[in-house]
Amino acid sequence: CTTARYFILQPSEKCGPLNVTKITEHGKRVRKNWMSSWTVLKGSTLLFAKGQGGGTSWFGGGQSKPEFTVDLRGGSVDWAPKEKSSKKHVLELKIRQGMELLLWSEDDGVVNEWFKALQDSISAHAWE
Ligand code: I3S
Repeated sequence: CTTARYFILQPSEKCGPLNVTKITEHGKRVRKNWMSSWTVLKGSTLLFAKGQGGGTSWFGGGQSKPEFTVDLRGGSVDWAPKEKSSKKHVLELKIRQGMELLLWSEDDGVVNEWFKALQDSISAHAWE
């Protein structure tokens, strides 16, 4: 993890590469734009840092910061239904403010680990 400038990581927390796309924003469907991201889970915060290469828009463009952060409190995570993606082992993350993301890795073990970590975070912070 090379995230020290953002967070002090606890052993139970997680970071690693993951592909991510928004599919819904403010309750409205948006076009997929899969991006590889260095992804960090810390407490109830999930941070996506833009992957290397590119330099194109990040979550809609116009943002000067190469990171995007979501608050998992009150959210939910599950396997994405087939109609949401042709890929296998895709997670669907629903967060407040009507945003939905898909998370995916070629390595199903990686996706399983993220599923567990995200579920743990969501249930640990359910009453905040
Ligand atoms: O659900 P969709 O619209 O079929 O998602 C695919 C598209 O976003 C496609 O991009 P273009 O429509 O710009 O060609 C992506 O390349 C695919 O990866 C998307 O589908 P999957 O099933 O891979 O999430």
